[in-house]
Amino acid sequence: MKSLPYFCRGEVIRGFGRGSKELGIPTANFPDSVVDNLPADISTGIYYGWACVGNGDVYKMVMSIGWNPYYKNTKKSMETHIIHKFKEDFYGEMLSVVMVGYIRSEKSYPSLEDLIAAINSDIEQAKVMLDLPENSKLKEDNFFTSTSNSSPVSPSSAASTSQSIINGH
Ligand code: ADP
Ligand code: RBF
Ligand code: MG
Repeated sequence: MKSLPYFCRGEVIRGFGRGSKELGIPTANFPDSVVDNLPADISTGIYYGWACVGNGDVYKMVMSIGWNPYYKNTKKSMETHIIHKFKEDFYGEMLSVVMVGYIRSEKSYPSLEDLIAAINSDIEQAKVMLDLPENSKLKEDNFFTSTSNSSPVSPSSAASTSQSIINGH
């Protein structure tokens, strides 16, 4: 995937509320503007990378892009689980992420327990991959510290040029 690493940001919106309640794994959902803006070579599936909420610290993350086949969603979603315990929810805040690498495609599982086990294995893989020097350096990228990280990166805004520069295409 030539578009990796892929940088993007957007406001955290509400989903079905299943991540925390059913899976014990909360995922911060991006709005359609971010999902629709993905380059064509970024396929659906599970990714690892770095994430930061507002101007906060940068943490490891795993992201799911697609239709959640276990739940048969009709709408494509882009959901980030940040590998950190937050004290509070952060709906409405700006979430900045860099997708660094691809783990696997989305699957339907025979049970909820199997889905949870698969996600936990993704988390463990992400932790290891992100410690590799070529991946850990992206944590320090200016994208996470620039003063502009309170505004969304979307094609309809003046930020589209800067997004192209950020992603190098
Ligand atoms: P929704 O379906 O609305 O996305 P979830 O059950 O997936 O609901 O929970 C996601 C919300 O939980 C996020 O929007 C965020 O406000 C909060 N949250 C708390 N901790 C985390 C975390 N470590 N990673 C992602 N979201 C988190
Ligand atoms: N949903 C699926 O239906 N199949 C999957 O293989 C799958 N893998 C996921 C991997 C990760 C790392 C994360 C964070 C989520 C994954 N999901 C998957 C999405 C999950 O079903 C979704 O986050 C919840 O339904 C809450 O929206
Ligand atoms: Mg969610």
